[in-house]
Amino acid sequence: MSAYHPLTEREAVQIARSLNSLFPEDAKLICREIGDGNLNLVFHITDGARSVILKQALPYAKVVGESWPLTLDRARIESEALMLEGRLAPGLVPAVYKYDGELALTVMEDLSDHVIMRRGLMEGERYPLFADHISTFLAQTLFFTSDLGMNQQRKKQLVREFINPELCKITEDLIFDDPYTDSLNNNFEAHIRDEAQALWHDGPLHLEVALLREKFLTQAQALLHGDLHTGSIFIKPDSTKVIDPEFAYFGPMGFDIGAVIANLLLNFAAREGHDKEDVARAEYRRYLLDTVRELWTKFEAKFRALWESDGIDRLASAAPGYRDDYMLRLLRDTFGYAGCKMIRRIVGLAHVADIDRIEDAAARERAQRLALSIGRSIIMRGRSAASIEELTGITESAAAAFHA
Ligand code: SR1
Ligand code: MG
Repeated sequence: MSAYHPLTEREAVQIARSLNSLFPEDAKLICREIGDGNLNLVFHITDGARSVILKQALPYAKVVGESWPLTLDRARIESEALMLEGRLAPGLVPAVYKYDGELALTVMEDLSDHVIMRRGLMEGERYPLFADHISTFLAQTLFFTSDLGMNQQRKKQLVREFINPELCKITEDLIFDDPYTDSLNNNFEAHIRDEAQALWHDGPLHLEVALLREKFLTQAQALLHGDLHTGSIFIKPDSTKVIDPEFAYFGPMGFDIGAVIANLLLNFAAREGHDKEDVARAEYRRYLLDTVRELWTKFEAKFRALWESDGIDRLASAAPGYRDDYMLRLLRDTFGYAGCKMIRRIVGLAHVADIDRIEDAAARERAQRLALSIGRSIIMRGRSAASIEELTGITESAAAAFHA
């Protein structure tokens, strides 16, 4: 019989106490369950001087309830992805101390000296090193798990280890289907019903989303984080840590890059409610768009440099024009996936606090409409995009149209 059961705080303390040499034997441990995500229990345990995180998967989606069962295998996927990412991008993920498969439990480094990036952005903080850090994370993890940068036979084995059908199904439904039909999963405010209905009947948009969905379903390009939004990033001015890769699987690289950009753009839209002064809003928006530009530019430079130094595929390295074609396809996928990830956070099941926490209903509605407008436009541009400046330009034009 399985030993699995959701832990109590008392049991979490007992487990922390049993971890070799983490806490002194007589330490007085204090435990709090701090999970505020959609799926898991997260225990923070400290003796005042040292601390640790115990993360336990629940057998259902916490955001919905026990009626939505969910595999515990995602805890294995998350701990294995964290360890692999830690080797490929040292210092950019929390250290994993232990994984217990029976309890679906990962014991890891506490990052309480960081803040969740979404919260930092909502408060108007700036992170000048973020674009550099996250572009390193993306370039290293995506290149070295792709057929360009790792042994192609080993990669096929890794694809098998990271088969993640249940978590992928959540993405396939919540991002690539529900927003485009009158689904019971959808969740939007009455004042934007017109926008939701327009999405359900937007044939040209459906074609683009169907193509992106097909790629998500079929292209095992690299090991993705799979849910790389700003709630999956802990940050402080000199440090960035990516957490929560339970949605990891082999998919199209642009999905991860697009996820980060989408969440910066959702915050861009949310400035409607967070900045009362036009000047402050414009300045913060400029910071966000500079970050998007720097992120892509640095990612591209780092990815190309890795290809030059560590590329293992002869023809991919030698064929004239192949690298440029590959990078252009990544850019285009990034546009499309960023747009899909924006739209789902406005009309789909799971939202973002950046926008939902805007108290003024009129400002919240403006932010929602702006996010949908940017999301749709960048999806529609995706297949013909040629530079990241087009994405920032579309975003600026959409915002300007709102205040014209
Ligand atoms: C049912 S889970 C809803 C969302 O939360 C996760 O963070 C993923 O983004 C997922 O789509
Ligand atoms: Mg998560």
